[in-house]
Amino acid sequence: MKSYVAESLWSPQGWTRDARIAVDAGRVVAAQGEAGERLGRYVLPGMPNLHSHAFQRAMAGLAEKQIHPAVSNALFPDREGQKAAVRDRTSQQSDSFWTWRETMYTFANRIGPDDLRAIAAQLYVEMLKAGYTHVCEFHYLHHRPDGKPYADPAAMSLALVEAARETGIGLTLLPTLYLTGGFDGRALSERQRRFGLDVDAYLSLLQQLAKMENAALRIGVALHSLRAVPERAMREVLAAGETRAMPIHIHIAEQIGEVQDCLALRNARPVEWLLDNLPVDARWCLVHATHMSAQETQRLAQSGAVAGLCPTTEANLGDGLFPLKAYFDDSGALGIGSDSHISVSPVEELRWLEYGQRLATRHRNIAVSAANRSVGETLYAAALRGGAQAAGVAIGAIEPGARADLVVLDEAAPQLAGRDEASLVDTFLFAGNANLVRHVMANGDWAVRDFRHRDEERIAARYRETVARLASQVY
Ligand code: NGQ
Ligand code: ZN
Repeated sequence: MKSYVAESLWSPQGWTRDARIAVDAGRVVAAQGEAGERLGRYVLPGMPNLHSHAFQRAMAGLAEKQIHPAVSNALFPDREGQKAAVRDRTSQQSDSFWTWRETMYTFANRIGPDDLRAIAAQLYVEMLKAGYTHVCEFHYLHHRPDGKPYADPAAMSLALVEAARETGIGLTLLPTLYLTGGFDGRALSERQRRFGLDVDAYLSLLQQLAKMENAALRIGVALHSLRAVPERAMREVLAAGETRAMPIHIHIAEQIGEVQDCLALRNARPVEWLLDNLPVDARWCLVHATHMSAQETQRLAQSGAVAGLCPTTEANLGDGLFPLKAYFDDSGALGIGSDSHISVSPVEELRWLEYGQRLATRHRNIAVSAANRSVGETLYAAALRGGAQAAGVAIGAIEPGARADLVVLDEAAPQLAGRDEASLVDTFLFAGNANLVRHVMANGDWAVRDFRHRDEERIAARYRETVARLASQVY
């Protein structure tokens, strides 16, 4: 057992002075005996990242040039995306989520298991250094690009497991069921072939991975979207014994085009359809619950499910704004994810979650509650709780029984001059751009000390070599 002392330990209930933190076998335990090593002035729980497609980290920044509409027609044979883009009038003349997706598919099809491991490890180092101590991987690159399984059908999943293990970040791996290319049940396009698994293959992948579960690895279910998984397959997976206690994630209502498709083919909006037809409860995480009516917003809040919000990716992809205020007023659960990894920082996700609302409403200090008038504390607390719930792991709090995941902020940073406990979390989230995360413990081990990950040089070197090769093949 190791014993630590935090001069000030933050929890959603407030600050504790001279808090003792005892860690044994990766968990926080009741403190006894001698006070231990002093950790620093400000200690917070590590943040769960509830939505990641790790491979997309390597293409961040490569889809920020306009594609001429004439070129995009020739370049993008996937008509589903084109049609949806045209229906969504805001993107008729220009790039959209759907054109980004084609670029992403080109990139995705170059990536093999070793590449994925190299990219994910670099990403996880960056996450840890930014204060994320756990990540939920929504993983759908299952097969070889031509759609044939690898010798071990779990090869790509295992690449993610290895990357998490070598960096020390906690992982909820969500192998993703992906069957169809649209709401009408069409077959996968050529570029989507490697995503496809039938229900039996999917369940055996889950079974194989579930045997590996440990304190740092949880397995859960992901249904890619209503577009990609027919209702019957959803029901089969949810009825299978092996999924019964697992977290369940789904992409739900990110784009107007998919809301329109869902209305046209199912006579209901996506969140409405899901709530009407499946037993949505606290095990569920609805990623990009962006486009909801007032009624859907209220019903989702009441369901106990987590809204998985990815503000920097949602901004980057031109998705739209989540109805934060109404959802908060109904005590809805939420968490944050870095999704496409255009940004890897809980500070930036939470900041933009609030800023989107300020820009749209022309008011300030939106994410507050009667119990807490600090935006920073309200958002940090909400994302800890919702992120832990979506991950299906005892994280997000520094208390006996929880996994020992924590961050120590740099109390000497000029940004924190003249600040104290009352203004600390607001300053952390809203002031400046220097990273204040100095030390990071994940699963009881120090992954980051003095701003450096214990293995960052080796992991970055491997990443550079990998991405130089991949990017030169694509662009
Ligand atoms: C994904 N990403 O699965 O990587 C998706 C794009 C899709 C986001 N939705 C593909 N941000 O939704 O079909
Ligand atoms: Zn996603």
